Amino acid sequence: MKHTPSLDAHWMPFTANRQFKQNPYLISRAEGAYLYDQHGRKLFDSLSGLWCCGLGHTRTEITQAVAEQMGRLDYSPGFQVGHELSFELANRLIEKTPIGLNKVFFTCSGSEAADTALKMARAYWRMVGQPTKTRFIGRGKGYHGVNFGGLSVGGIGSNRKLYGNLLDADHLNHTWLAENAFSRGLPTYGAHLADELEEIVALNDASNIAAVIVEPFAGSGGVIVPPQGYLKRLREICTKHNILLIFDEVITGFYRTGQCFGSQTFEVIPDMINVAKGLTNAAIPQGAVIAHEKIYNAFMEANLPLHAIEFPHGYTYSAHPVACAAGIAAMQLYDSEQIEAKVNDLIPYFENALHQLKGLPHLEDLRNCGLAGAIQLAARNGDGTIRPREVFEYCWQQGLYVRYGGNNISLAPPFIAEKSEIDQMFNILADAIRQLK
Ligand code: PXG
Repeated sequence: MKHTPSLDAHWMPFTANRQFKQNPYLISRAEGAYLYDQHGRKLFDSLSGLWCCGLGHTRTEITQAVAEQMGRLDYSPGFQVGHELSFELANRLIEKTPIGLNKVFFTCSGSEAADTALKMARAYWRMVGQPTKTRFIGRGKGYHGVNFGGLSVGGIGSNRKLYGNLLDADHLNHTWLAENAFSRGLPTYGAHLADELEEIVALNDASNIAAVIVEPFAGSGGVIVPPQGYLKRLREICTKHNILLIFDEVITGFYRTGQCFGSQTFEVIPDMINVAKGLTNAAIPQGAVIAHEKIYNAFMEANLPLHAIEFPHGYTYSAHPVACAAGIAAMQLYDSEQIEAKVNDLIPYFENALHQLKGLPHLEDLRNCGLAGAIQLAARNGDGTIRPREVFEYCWQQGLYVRYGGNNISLAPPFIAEKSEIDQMFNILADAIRQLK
């Protein structure tokens, strides 16, 4: 077997480094819905990587597109010159987006998409002559990546506390309500939580507010589901007060909720949609902000000289040709494999299987939205994070990779999963929960 390198030098992201380096969980290859660890053990990938490989791993179509692109144009400068692939990918994307959202700004990650969208929102208001509209409103338990803008509107306290002053932002309350525990799909109660936006507007005045940013369902926070009517109410209040609405669809985008975007599933059209992850099926890092044409047009019609850069923003790797090749291949696969139909077939099956766990010990909540769900576990000795970790360890031994974070296990299986694999996943999870102390 290959020699394992020293684990000392790599400071791992969002990882208990000391724990990992004592007892490493190393993945050496992946295929379809499975990961393989360094001992060759096969593990069902119940979170599609980190919510990003819905099409399954090492898809030949994507691998080939990437390899060919590497050999043809490995990199192209992206400022003041371009290459055809980014236009092709943008065109393919806007075939899938809600009407009006048809201008694509490429980033390299979801975090960069968050900060890009926030900057775009502030700049937009200046372009249309309302430069005082600068405040941002996020939501409790929200996750918009780890850069300063996204962190400021984010609502996960443990991600924020070490970093001092962030951007001044307001936060709506999250939408987890104890009385909605064990709801199947969207709870019927709770749309009124959107009315808090009226109070924030009353406090700050709409003339000072640039944008509201939310995830259609909060992924990292533990699949916190929007109550029925909640997102529509948010949209109405934003429209009434002339505030931009940004949907961070880094997790919900690309069929996780049943339709291509949560926007379509929940029938709410925001002013911008942020994507990443499923954009390339995660084979190559890439994100994007998909803006409404009114935003793009405001920049184009601002009466700047032709040679002026309308939006001074972008990354060395924005619209990287290899990422675009992966993105085009992923879009083709979503269509040719009829992923929308597959996901819609799996959603009710997954929901039933998840809620069959009800009655097991230590459960505080089971919730689901689209092909995603969470199992919320009660704390032991005041520590909410310990049981989810124990579930992870047990499942790994049984051939199942699960994601644990906070007091939750989150599930978002690949779209290509078989129903028997969903059953198997919940059987192992049930055993894992039964053996908890
Ligand atoms: N927005 C949302 C809604 C996300 O879920 C980001 C932005 C940031 O994307 P990048 O590409 O910068 O990581 C995310 C990322 C988890 C988990 O298990 C979730 C994410 C990333 C890693 C783990 O909850 N979401």
